Amino acid sequence: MKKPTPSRQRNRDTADPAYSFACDQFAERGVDVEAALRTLAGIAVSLHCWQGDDVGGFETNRGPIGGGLAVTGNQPGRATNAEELRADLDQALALIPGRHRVNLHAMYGDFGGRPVDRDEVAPEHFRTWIAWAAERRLGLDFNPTCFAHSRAADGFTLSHPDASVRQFWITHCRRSRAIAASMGHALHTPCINNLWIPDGFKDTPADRQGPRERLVESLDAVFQKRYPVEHLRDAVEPKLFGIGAESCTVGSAEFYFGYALTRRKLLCLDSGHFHPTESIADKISSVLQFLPEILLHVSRGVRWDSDHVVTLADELLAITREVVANGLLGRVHWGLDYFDASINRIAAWVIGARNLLRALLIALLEPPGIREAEAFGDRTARLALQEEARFLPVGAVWNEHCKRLNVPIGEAWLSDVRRYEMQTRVHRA
Ligand code: RNT
Ligand code: ZN
Repeated sequence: MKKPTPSRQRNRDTADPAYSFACDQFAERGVDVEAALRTLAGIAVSLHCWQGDDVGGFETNRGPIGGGLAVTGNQPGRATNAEELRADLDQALALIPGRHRVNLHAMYGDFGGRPVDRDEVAPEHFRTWIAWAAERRLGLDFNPTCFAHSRAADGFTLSHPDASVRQFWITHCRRSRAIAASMGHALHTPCINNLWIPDGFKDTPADRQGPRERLVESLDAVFQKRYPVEHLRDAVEPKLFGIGAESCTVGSAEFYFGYALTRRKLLCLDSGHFHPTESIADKISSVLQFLPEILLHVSRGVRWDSDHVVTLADELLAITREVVANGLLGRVHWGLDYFDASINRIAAWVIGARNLLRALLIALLEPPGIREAEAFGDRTARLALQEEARFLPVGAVWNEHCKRLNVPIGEAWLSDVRRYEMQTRVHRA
């Protein structure tokens, strides 16, 4: 009888020589590449639907985006309805190794061309999304949409001085949680419902306290109803400033950290929501001393919260490294958050998602000698090994990962995007 080949050996045999060489290089430094690839294959990234249509949504009375958000660029090919957006997501997901999630906003319901106001959204408007996700075994995440609406036109929602405006947004956020819980229930994976509001002041407010008191009260009303944690997890997202809200943002970092801590919510850290010299990488091990889980909005600010496509730069490497090196993968949820209409929108998803996964892989392949050097108080070796590690042959490992998970290797994915662009061009503006 033939002896079964151990899986590790079998993988090594079928691998290309560059991968075998890489495995040896990493093994010499105490890194198990196969274990890293297994971990990487299990990490889900939540793809933000709003990159596909410039944060537009499918409401009949689509208003200007507002809320201090800005999308620049005018590439043709924007998805104009749910079918187009799902087809675009399918195309992007086919080029990203692994099984991932899709992050929806309330304004992306399948409203069938009928006017459905924000205080009327319900699970039925997301039935087609849930069926689509179930068929592909994707998880869904969700967000109430508290901008691009006449009732948010003056820049305030849950902290608005007018109680009837607050009530409108409370209802919307409650309904969003019900939708999110229905998604988590149907798809057997908790849906993260992330609450971000634009509320803030362009000029120096006379009263910073009142709006914050009102926001606490509104949030408590929003979160009153309990849902099973297997269906729904609530997250809150702070921000430093937005366009038109430069002087004071009601939902600041301190505000939401306190809120998340006292109400046991997830805190959402967005890379673009702090002072430009601050990095969310350094905040992860701080906030996770006190909170069980966090959500990350991986983005890239250029000089300000500009929401550029995520590149494989130091900031991203620092974020993934912090999570992996501290064994925090089980407590961190990964989401992307940027919007760029100056390049192909599908390519924007693919570039950002592949970069996030590549950064995670680099973190998973970190030689343990770096940490050991620090433990021995050898700062010289720590720096030397950190810098040498940058040039270890991670590219061959990434290619092997793409090959095993059946997605194009290297820039080959770009021709798939181009082909898709040509096919859809005739139907789209
Ligand atoms: C805005 C926040 C928020 C939005 C999305 C569209 O500054 O980052 O997460 O980008 O909800
Ligand atoms: Zn965000």
